Amino acid sequence: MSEPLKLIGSFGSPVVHRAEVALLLKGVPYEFIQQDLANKSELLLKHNPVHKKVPVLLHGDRPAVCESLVIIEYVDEAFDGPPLLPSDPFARASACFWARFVNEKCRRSVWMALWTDGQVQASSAREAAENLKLLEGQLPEGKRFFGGDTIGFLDIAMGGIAHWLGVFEEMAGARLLTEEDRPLDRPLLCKWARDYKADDIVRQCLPERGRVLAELTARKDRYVSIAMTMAAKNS
Ligand SMILES: N[C@@H](CCC(=O)N[C@@H](CS)C(=O)NCC(=O)O)C(=O)O
Repeated sequence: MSEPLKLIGSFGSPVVHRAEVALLLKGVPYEFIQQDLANKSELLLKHNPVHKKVPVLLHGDRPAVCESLVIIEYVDEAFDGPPLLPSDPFARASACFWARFVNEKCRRSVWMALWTDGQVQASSAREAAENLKLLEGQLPEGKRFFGGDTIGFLDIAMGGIAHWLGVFEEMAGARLLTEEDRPLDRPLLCKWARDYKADDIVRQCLPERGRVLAELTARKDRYVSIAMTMAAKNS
């Protein structure tokens, strides 16, 4: 009998979504343990004492696997099913590079463009647009996904751009990726986002937009405060 898999996560989190998509694509059953991030459980603190964040994957009696991108890599290697990362070493390194780019440089610029104002907002919006353009350039020509004909590691890493960015744009009253909004529009990236969200497996764990909007709107002040602190540190 296979060992139990448990995913500690929370509703509406783009990084938890990454772990769920990876597990669903591999076809491995798992138990979802809902975490209240305002009142973190002993289970979360025990298994992710370093960051105290979700997602956390528990596989049998092994120590926990933390960090969404690491979880995708682990799931890919630990289970049979369609590969998530390319087997070719260069293509694999490239997918890892761009996934880190999404997590770090791109995420930061988008965050600052959404939640700051004035000069910082304007320069961050330009940087975010550049970063989204760079990502768009990684789509293989004639293919629907960064992974080619099927969803792969980079597509999963970019799930937040596909589903959550539009929600954040609505909350912030900013436009970073929307198709109508020239010259920042990215038609290929927008098409990719539509295809990603329409995928049967992805849809199984894509949180309902209205509920995401409601839950994240309640945290808007916190987002603004984090972005302002980041801006102050950089000035
Ligand atoms: N780099 C981490 C980010 C994890 C993360 O930020 N998780 C959020 C949920 S979206 C969290 O647990 N936040 C709780 C907190 O910040 O206290 C990953 O990719 O897994």
